Amino acid sequence: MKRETGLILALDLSDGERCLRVASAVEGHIDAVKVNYPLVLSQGVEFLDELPGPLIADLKVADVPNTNRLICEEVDPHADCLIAHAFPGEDSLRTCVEAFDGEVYTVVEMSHPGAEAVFAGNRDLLADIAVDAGADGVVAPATRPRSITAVKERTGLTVLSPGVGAQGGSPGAAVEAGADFLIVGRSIYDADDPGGAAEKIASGIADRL
Ligand code: OMP
Repeated sequence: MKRETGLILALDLSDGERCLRVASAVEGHIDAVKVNYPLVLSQGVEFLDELPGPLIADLKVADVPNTNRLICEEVDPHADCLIAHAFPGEDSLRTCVEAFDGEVYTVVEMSHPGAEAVFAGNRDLLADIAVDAGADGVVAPATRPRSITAVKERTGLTVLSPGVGAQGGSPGAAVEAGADFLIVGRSIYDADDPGGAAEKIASGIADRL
């Protein structure tokens, strides 16, 4: 994924027409579109071919190696990047890296409040799994900028950071902490003017670099 604006649009919507409208409105202000289960389950995986790329399939793949491989083979023709979990272990994540013919990003700490009790004590372990399995990058929370810095320093990998805006994180703090890309959903697609909202966030990122 090439970094131009440092902004990734998260399309957590199940309405395909609305997704296409939002994706078109933010053109030029984003580096990638990320889709999740609501869209894939409502529209089918072939719908991803209609969206502008690069496309990140955020399926949070988290199963035994054989099942991970089958999931990767299904989504591979329709996506450029994949998000998988590190917690099932190095063999499971490595299977994604081998089976998916694109970049694989892995979650080492989630952004919501309940994640802290689960992930904080395991962050280094999950970061090491990301490196050992050959992941291209990691996902770390904008809601806890110090975690971004810790993960960046430990892995040296590209950091994608969700949790700004609707979840309370600050874009500037996340970028200053070391995030390479911000993942933003509701603050863009729920805005009256999604294009204007994306432009504002992208220029805020540029100002901090
Ligand atoms: P908003 O909170 O609406 O900006 O959306 C955030 C997006 O990032 C959603 O698509 C979430 O699924 C995703 N996300 C998180 O919010 N927290 C995480 O820890 C990890 C992700 C993710 O992997 O993308």
